[in-house]
Amino acid sequence: KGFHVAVVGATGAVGQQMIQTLENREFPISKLTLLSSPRSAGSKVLFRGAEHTVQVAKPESFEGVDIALFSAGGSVSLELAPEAVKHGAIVVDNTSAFRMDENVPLVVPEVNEMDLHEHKGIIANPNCSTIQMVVALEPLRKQYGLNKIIVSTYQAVSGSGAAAVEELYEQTKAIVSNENYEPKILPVKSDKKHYQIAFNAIPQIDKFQENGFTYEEMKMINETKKIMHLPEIQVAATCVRLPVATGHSESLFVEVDQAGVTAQDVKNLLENAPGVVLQDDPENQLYPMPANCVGKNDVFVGRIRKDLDNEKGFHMWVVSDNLLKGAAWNSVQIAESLVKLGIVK
Ligand code: 11C
Repeated sequence: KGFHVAVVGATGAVGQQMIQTLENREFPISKLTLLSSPRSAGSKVLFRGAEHTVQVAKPESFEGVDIALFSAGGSVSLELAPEAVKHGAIVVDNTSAFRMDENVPLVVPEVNEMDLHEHKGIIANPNCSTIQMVVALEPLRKQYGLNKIIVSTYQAVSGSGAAAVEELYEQTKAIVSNENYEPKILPVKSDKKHYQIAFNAIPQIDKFQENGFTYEEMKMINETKKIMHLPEIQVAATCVRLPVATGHSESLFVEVDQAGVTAQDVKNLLENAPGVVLQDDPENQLYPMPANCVGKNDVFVGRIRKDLDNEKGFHMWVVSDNLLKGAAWNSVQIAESLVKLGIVK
């Protein structure tokens, strides 16, 4: 048996990865409907060797759809996800539109797959930088409890979309050729100023809130509490954009709740954790790097050390492909869980 699956935002950076991931995973599909804005409609996309034409997304597009994967921006999700649900589809939404809605489960299957049972039509896929962090930390939460997380991110430009990647390439070429290139997109297209990303590091992802944190930082804070069911945990984030095309990196400081845990205990735990690949051998200079993680579904963890002053503190380095586990793969994985749990039949 197969399902009628729709991908909304089929021509975007994440949408394309969703289609590829559905194909790679051999997801049981009887019909695939590809949808987009009027601007991208008409494009042709290959799926399992057959050409599909992308159509304009409208409320009627969801007739007969079982599962709709949305990644076309928050305003499209706000308008069309409820329409898809009215037509009987289960929506997996990759935007921030519904993430903090208490009626919407926010799911990373390695962490809170069972929350899927609470869905009322829409399931939210978390922010990329949150997903890879909670996959690495859930085994510690389960085994030792967690008190505190301090995270600094080193995020790739593809998180800002395909046009931002183009800006990085063009700007890099211009700078090495001694030509002028006016930044137009990063750090945030809709903000007042734009800065050079090539050969730079920008400590702004998304706009600033009144509390001094950016929206990206607040996503990491609020989404972590919701996914891990830890409203009381202390979380602080500093999110930084780097001139890397794909693959977010994160430096984490975590404080567990239990005393007497060693770095080796944490390594043993993560070596066997779902969705995690441990790459931690300093003697042989083995640690995760974005260039080695692109195209892979896993979350890579290394540089695990015990803090020198805090008996319950640990440091680690976490890297993952932001377009896959951070977006497309986590969404398809949620769809696989819906099938496995019998939630979609
Ligand atoms: C970035 N994390 O790297 C963002 C992209 O809420 O799904 C994902 C935004 C989101 O710029």
